[in-house]
Amino acid sequence: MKLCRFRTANSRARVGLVIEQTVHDLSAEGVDRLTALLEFEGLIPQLQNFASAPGVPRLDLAEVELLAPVEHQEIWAVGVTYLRSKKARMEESDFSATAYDKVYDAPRPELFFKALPEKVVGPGGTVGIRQDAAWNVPEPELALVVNSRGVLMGYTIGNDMSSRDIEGENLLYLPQAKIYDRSCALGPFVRVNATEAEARTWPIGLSISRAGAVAFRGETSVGQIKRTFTELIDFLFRSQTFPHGAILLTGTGIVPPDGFTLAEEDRIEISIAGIGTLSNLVQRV
Ligand code: DO4
Ligand code: MG
Repeated sequence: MKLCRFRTANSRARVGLVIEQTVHDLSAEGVDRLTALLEFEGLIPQLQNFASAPGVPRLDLAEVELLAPVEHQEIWAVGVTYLRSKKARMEESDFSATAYDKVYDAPRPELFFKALPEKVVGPGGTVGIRQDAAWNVPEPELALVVNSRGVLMGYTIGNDMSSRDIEGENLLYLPQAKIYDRSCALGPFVRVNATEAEARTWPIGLSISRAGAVAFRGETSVGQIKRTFTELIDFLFRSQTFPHGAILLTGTGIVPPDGFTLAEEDRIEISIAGIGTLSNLVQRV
């Protein structure tokens, strides 16, 4: 079962329940905000009721514009949760290598702020690479959708766009490597009825095409994430409240080879079995 934010021509943003190729428009049932829906205690039975309610308009998925599945949630990210990410970062950095090594094994994970909701790029939108960075990569990540009580309500796909040369020069430059215009994409759906055990079986695929040819392709699995989702959410919510909930990217396990950098007009496609495919074009910002 999946949720989306969408609009049709000249309409406001609405919330939909996606079943196969059909979007059930939940505004007919008085549901206008994803945030409110994610606070429901019995979300799945409620969605089942909506799916069979006669008054709910059904739209063809191909005919709606999908929006990023975020309203007022802050977007945070975890780093160095996959062995692949730790190794790549130790190699790219001269003097911060031990920091990555230590955080991979430490009880406390690396958590960092990634984006404000209004800055997030949705499905089909354009993600950015910095003017002052020469080595840019996408980071395809499972994103946890968490409500205000810290309950994991669903999963979406996140792209934690990163400038590797800036991060590699000095770890204190991490916010500049990670936070800039169009540096975070989310979507296309929020998958709601999957346990952590099920999500851990999902492969994650990344494909980057340039001028019609594949420039890079890679794959990993959610199961390679070192820490549990409960542990990650627990650390995020320590001494911090999220009145609208939060979205937490869980780290990357796919790193293109060192000679690879993104170029304008590249197409990035991130697929996570169980959710869908997030597709974005690249532009310098
Ligand atoms: O330590 C820096 C960021 C790590 C990261 O974004 C990742 O592992 O995905
Ligand atoms: Mg990342």
